[in-house]
Amino acid sequence: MNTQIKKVAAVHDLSGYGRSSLMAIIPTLSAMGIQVCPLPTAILSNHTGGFEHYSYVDLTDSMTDYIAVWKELGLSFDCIYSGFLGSVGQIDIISDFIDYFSTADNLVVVDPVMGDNGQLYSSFGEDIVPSMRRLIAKANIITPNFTEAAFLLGESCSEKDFSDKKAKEWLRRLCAFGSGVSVITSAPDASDSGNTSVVAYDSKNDTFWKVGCRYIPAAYPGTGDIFTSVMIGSLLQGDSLPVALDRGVQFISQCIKASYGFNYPKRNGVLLEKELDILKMPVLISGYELL
Ligand code: PXL
Repeated sequence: MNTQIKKVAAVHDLSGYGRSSLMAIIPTLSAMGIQVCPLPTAILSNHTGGFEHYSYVDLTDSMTDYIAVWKELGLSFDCIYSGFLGSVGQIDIISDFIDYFSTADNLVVVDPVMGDNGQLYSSFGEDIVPSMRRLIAKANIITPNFTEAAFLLGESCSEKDFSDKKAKEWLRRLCAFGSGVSVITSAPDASDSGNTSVVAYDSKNDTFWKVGCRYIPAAYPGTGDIFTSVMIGSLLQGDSLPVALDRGVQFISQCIKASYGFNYPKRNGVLLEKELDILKMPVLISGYELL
């Protein structure tokens, strides 16, 4: 039965407040005409970025039964997209999930969600890093932010000297873990301190891409999840990698601009609901460059 609607298995936590993870991914991909099938890794009252307290239920023990029923149902997916893990013990379950459900034609995207602004999120210890290195080896595309890329590579997070040359070196080394494409989000720009970029490397074609984003200086949790969702939606709609990166950057920049003028705590996330309709529009001018 081909219903023409593409399906994404989304392996992330559900945080009840703050517009991150599944609560950002489901509306974004749905607005792009894609069905999200969540495989929840944990349930939190709210995300951990900027909130002092949160309740936390780790779903590691229920995932195997959940996946067994999906296998019984004979489900298949156009994309497997994993992100925030409920525990390090989930790596093996998710690895097996990818082995079973990945095919020659579908897309495996691993966002190695571990931290931001130079630090790991409070729910993780350092042991998440080697486990995440194993998981990214299974992906076609990985999308760490600058902090996560540094942890994966065992590099320090100094932003001052992140030149284009260094970006290329990091992207190549990230692909050496095993993914065909590596993307670094929120990459600082050594030549322009107000600017950040999304940089990417397609190892099959030996091509580097860069999409500059003149962010208003405001870090809202969940923007990485929204960026990667738009990138995936765009690829599933048939766009090329640089256009998909470009659509992700344009959308997230617009979400930040729509939110920044209202003076509310950043931890509440961007005003996603106001902007979702933009995802129905075609990209008029692409702003990507070769790196
Ligand atoms: O957006 C990344 C993310 C996902 N899940 C949880 C988080 C965060 C970032 O803070 O806390 C629970």
